[in-house]
Amino acid sequence: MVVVPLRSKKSRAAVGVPVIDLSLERSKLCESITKACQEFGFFQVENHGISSDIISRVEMEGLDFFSKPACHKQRAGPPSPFGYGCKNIGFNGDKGDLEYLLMEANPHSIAERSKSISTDPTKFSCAVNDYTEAVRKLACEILEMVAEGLWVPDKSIFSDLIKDVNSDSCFRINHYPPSLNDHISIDDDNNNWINNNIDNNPKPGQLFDNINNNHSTTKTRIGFGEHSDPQILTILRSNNVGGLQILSRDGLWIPIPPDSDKFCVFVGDAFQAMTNGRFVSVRHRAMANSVKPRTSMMYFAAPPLNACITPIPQLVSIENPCMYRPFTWGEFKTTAYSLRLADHRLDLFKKQ
Ligand code: GA4
Repeated sequence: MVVVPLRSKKSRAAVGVPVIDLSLERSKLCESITKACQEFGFFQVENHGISSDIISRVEMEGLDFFSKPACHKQRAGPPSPFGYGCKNIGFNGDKGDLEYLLMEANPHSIAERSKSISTDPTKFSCAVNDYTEAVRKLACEILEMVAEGLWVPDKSIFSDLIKDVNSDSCFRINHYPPSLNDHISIDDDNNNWINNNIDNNPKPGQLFDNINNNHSTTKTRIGFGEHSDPQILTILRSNNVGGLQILSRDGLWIPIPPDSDKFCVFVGDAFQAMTNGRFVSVRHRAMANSVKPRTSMMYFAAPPLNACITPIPQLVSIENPCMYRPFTWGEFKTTAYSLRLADHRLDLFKKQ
């Protein structure tokens, strides 16, 4: 595991956020991945083995779609929750400074969805299928190494949920248009601006300093507000434009240096429940503070809707009793969609 050194003024690299080289020896990987899940709920991977062709084909399809006129894009929307969305996130009033495509990550749904997205649906669906298949394999390898790192006898206890033909995994492409208003005044636009002079953990609608938790007069627009992902694991890849930040355990926002050759891996709420709180889902957000457009692609690895989410027995003891009542993934997902983006939805499942 390589730990990124103290951030330089230029890159403001994330202090101590793990970057894991997947070409290293497996036993070391199991240990460092498990440690990263425990300490950060987040890490980046390099030398992941996914071909640049698979990545660039889907990236090009996304760019091609987002460059189309609004009337073309709207044929794939509004999101229900799947489809094309612009600024609206979920169904309860959350807004972001982005447009996106959200789809179920199985070949049949991708083929159907492609018809309303692309004038060449076969090309689009092949690109998305190849990509989601490759990142699903990566997610499974990571989950198997985590099982090994936790000394769980059944190495595929987590990955089997993702491999299941009925897995509810989904795929998202986000497009953050350039934000040219870094020095806009509050009066110019009071929508989605945040101010870090007031609060290190602002909510959309407040003003914010775009460096990191410091007092400053520079303001930044939120691209996608603070949240944790509900699923088991998220695999994110972005272009070389910054914006992603994760919330550290001590409450500071850490900017993650963009690197299109790496993948970011996030622990989700369902993984937190399955590890009985040993791993904590990482809160993160995307800032739209660049003059360049940012694109990111996420694979959200989820179990089937009827899968029961319970802690693995090895992580339950008298000292560490079950933190959450058992629930199905479907029940959890319904709860997530009934709440706001930033809500701590897993708290509703805590045992008294
Ligand atoms: C966050 C992670 C994924 O992007 C997502 C999001 C979903 C959506 O955009 O439709 C949610 C959000 C996400 C969590 C709470 C609910 C559901 C919007 C929202 C307000 C696709 C997901 O699975 O949960």
